[in-house]
Amino acid sequence: GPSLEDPGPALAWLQASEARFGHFINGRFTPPRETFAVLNPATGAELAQVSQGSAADVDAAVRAAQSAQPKWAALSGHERAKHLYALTRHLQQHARLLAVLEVLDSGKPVREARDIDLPLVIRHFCHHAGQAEILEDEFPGHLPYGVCGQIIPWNFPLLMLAWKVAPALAAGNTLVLKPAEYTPLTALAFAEIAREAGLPKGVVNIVTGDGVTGAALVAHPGVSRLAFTGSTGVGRQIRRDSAGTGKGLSLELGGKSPFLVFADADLDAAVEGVVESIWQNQGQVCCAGSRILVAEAVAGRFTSLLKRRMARLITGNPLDKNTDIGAIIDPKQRARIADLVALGVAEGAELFQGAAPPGCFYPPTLALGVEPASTLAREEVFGPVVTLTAFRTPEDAIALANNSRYGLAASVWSENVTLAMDIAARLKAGVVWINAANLLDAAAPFGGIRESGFGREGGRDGMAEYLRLPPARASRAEADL
Ligand code: TXE
Repeated sequence: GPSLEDPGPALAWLQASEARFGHFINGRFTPPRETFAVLNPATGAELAQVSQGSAADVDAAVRAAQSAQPKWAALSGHERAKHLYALTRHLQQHARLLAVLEVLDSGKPVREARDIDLPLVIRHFCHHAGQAEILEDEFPGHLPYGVCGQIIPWNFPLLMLAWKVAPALAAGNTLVLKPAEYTPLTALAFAEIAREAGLPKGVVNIVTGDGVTGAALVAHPGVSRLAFTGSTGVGRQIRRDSAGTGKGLSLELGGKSPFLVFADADLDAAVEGVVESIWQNQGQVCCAGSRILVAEAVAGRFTSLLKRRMARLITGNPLDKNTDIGAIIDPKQRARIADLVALGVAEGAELFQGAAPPGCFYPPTLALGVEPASTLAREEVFGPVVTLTAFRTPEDAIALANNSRYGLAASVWSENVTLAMDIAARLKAGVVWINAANLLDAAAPFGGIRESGFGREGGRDGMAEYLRLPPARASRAEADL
């Protein structure tokens, strides 16, 4: 029978939480006013009523962050590190509850939330505690921006929060974060945990709401640096809206990442790589390898191995520890996936699909015979859908791989490391994995080129994003203008 994770403690938190569910501003929760429903995508059941942030709420949060910032920045890196280590420990203590809450809110399989999302979240805070400790040596004379405005998506709610919050705090900034309207619950739980860990009030502020709330945060003159992860369309809008304001900006947007399998690759390992690459989190992953490019010589064998593996994937209840593919975030998003696949079929694609239960689920899908110019080969589906195209030569492979307006990630599979390194250097992507896929680490910078955005998160490069150049160099740069 199914081995279900117990949702009890997470549901009890939803009942008892002091959040219930206002914004977290200046260390306390505001009383909820205008609210919207947050649903469990796997069941459609309402989980909570959460506040729709107004411009006045955003203003209150930015002011709280502004008044907390000088004191936070005046702490030594070592003292900020102590706070980040405390946060790390408290997150660790609540890891189980956070993982299950994330599953209820986002529909991702509990195995992933428990074994991927939460460990990466905790590692990210721990890593950035270390970054705060070495800050003065690594970036002598650099200054924080001040108040950061951070807007995140629904696919990795807590992990995207960690990617934004940890480096901002390590560098001496304070912040206002707006989680996605589909998945605000772990951000509110995080706020409670930050308070429990003794983080000074006003350093982290959370305002919930939709794109209107996000736009108010982007427009606020008290924000000095913006960071956004989400759709390319909204990223473009934010870049336009903030142009000429002098606000710092980084954007992490969509992708259509290639997954290249060369003739000498370990095909069994590459098949597992595909599973991790496109079937993690229902394919709702910005760096998902959604285009398999495979050497003609092994294409037949690889395709049949992949089909056999697909038949064993289990789509269904996200709380079941055996589930590989959980629920799609929302019925609208599911319809968008189905529409793009239908378009693909109309354009000549041949489908191979696994099984999925009724409801907001979509089966793992392999699309064969997809022309490089067709919609399915070009558009980000953001679902468990992968195309497969054969190539003749490494030159063909590179040309096909780079034939995209995106440039987030790529994955190269070959037993010949010299070939793989040579190919990797010629791929237009911010991140290239060799004989691996979707591997993330707090110490490794992540981010895109082309329409996938700009700026890096993680490692030293990610820290640099949250710091201004020392004043002397900044004034020289101004003189050059
Ligand atoms: O994203 P949005 P959506 C892609 C993916 C997906 C598509 C649509 O292709 O199918 O986007 O998803 C906030 N000013 N990705 O519509 O709208 C919004 O409230 C300021 C890729 O859900 O971009 C949320 O917090 N903020 C992606 C955040 O932006 C605004 C992950 C992201 O939502 C705003 C998610 C505005 N005008 C979707 N409008 C990735 N790169 O991983 C919305 N928001």
